[in-house]
Amino acid sequence: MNYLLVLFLFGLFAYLPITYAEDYVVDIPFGAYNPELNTPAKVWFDPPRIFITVGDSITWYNDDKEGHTVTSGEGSGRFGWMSDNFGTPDGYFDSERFMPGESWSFKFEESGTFPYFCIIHPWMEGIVIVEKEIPDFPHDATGKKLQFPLLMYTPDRNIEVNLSWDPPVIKTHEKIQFVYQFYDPLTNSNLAKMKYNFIIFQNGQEIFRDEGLNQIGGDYRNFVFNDYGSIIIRIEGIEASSILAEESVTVYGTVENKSIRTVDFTTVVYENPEKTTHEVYHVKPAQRLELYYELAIIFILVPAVLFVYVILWLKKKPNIESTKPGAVKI
Ligand SMILES: [Cu+2]
Repeated sequence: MNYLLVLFLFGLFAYLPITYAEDYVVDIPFGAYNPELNTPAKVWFDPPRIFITVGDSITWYNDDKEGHTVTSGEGSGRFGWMSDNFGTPDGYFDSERFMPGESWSFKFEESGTFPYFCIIHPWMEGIVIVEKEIPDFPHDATGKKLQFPLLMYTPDRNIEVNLSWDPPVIKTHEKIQFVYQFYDPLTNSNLAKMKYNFIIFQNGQEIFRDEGLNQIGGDYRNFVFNDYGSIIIRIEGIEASSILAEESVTVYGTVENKSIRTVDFTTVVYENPEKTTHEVYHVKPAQRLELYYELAIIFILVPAVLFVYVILWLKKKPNIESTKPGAVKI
């Protein structure tokens, strides 16, 4: 009985995404009141730019010698206030004035980029970037939890496609490996020698297309996403030499498949909170498994041929020497 209870609890915890709301601190340093270049404050708000997640809070501490506000909106910039720009509040949050030694907190319930400033000293500018909460489990584009490997049949139910990816939660600027395999659902055997297209769509646009020629039943693609948003992983026009489409027709003497075997998988790419500096990442087209096989052939075949050649050459060498006219051995 206890055993079952433990199992039940374990299962329950495995399905509950456990998240922790955090409280961050932003300091208003001594000298923030002073817009001059020789002010002791290196920044107006420390850190001036902070990345948090939806549900997190920030507490601003006033360590300066004057009262300040934390007010959402655009500040004036360092010198804007000289030309009568005193900043523009946008009404999302406003601490009102809090004095040296005091603090003010705000909880961020929505994602987005929120610039803020001090109404009294509009050169004092900061920014809060609130990231969406990233779940710790893979899910499809509708939010339904996924279990790897994902399984899907082609519309004619002649081919089963398995797909998984690693890491299971996809974030931008991180290498993702998509691994897939083809099966014959009748025999449950791995299908090889196939043709298909591997396509990725993101936010309604095709962002990657690669022709697949699968020799060994499975393959993989590596991909780095630059943008966040929902994606479709499509394996299109699957052709297997061992399984012909039921409705094949002869057009100009060649057999063409009438029904295009295509499967779609969906999921979501999250913005990577650790890499939001917009570094330049290159999308690397995938290496194929079969390439390894080709390389293996080169690595085995080339040395083997060289080895045989050297053996033959060594065997031949004494013959050449012995038949050399005038060659005398002492
Ligand atoms: Cu201020």
